[in-house]
Amino acid sequence: HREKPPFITFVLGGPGSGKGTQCLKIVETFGFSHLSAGDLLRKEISSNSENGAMILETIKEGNIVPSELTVKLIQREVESSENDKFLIDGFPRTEENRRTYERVVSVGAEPNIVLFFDCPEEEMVKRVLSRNQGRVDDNIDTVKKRLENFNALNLPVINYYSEKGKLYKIPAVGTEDEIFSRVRKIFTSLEV
Ligand code: UP5
Ligand code: MG
Repeated sequence: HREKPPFITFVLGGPGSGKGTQCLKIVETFGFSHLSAGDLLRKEISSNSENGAMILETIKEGNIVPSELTVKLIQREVESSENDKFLIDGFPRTEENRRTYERVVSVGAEPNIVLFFDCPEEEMVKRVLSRNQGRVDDNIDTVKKRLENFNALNLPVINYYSEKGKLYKIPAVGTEDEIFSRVRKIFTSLEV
C-alpha cells in the first residue's frame, strides 16, 4: 500500500562499534524506524519460535544465521510498518546476505545509503565486554569470532557499497554526542 519505495539505510560496523546507540539517536531526530537484525533474531529466540534453538547456537558461536530467515524477519517489519524510512542495523553481514535480500525483497531492495561506523578493534572489545546486559555473545571468545567474521565477511559488503558511492564512513571513537554530530550532518545534508 506504499505509494513510493521507502528510504532504506543499512547501518554497518563491527561488534560494539555503536550501531544501536546511534540508531536510537537517528530515530529521535529524524523519525526513522529502527530494525536491528540482531534484536529481531534475539526476539525469535525468546519467543520460542521453531528456529529459536538454532539461532541461539549460531549467535553463541558468533556465526551468521541463514539469510532467508533474517531477510524474512526484516521484510515482515518493513511491510507491516507505515513509516517510509528505515534503519536496518547490523545487516547485511555477508555478500550472501546482501544478494539474498536483493533477490527476495521487491520494494527497497537497494539501500539508499549505507553508514559504516569505523572503530578500532580494541575499543570495540572494551565496549562489548563492559556492556553487561546478559547477551550470550558478550564474552571474549565469542567477541573474537564476531570480529573475525566482521573482517572476513562484512568488510567485503562495505567495500561493495563504497564502490557504488553509497557509503558514509563515520569515525566511531569519541563520545556518543560527538559521533552523532557526524551522523546528523549526513542526514541533514540529504534532507531525509
Ligand atoms: N557505547 C556506544 N557508543 C559508545 C561511545 N561512543 N563511547 C563509549 N561507549 C559506547 O554499543 C556497544 C556498547 O558500547 C554499549 O554498551 C554502548 O553503551 C557502548 P552498541 O550501540 O550496542 O553497539 P553495536 O554496534 O550495536 O554492537 P552490537 O554488539 O549490537 O553489534 P553486533 O553487530 O555484534 O551485534 P548484533 O546484535 O547486530 O548481532 C549479534 C549476532 O546476531 C551476530 O554476531 C550474529 O551471530 C547474529 N546476526 C546474524 O546472524 N545475522 C544478522 O543479520 C545480524 C545478526
Ligand atoms: Mg547492536
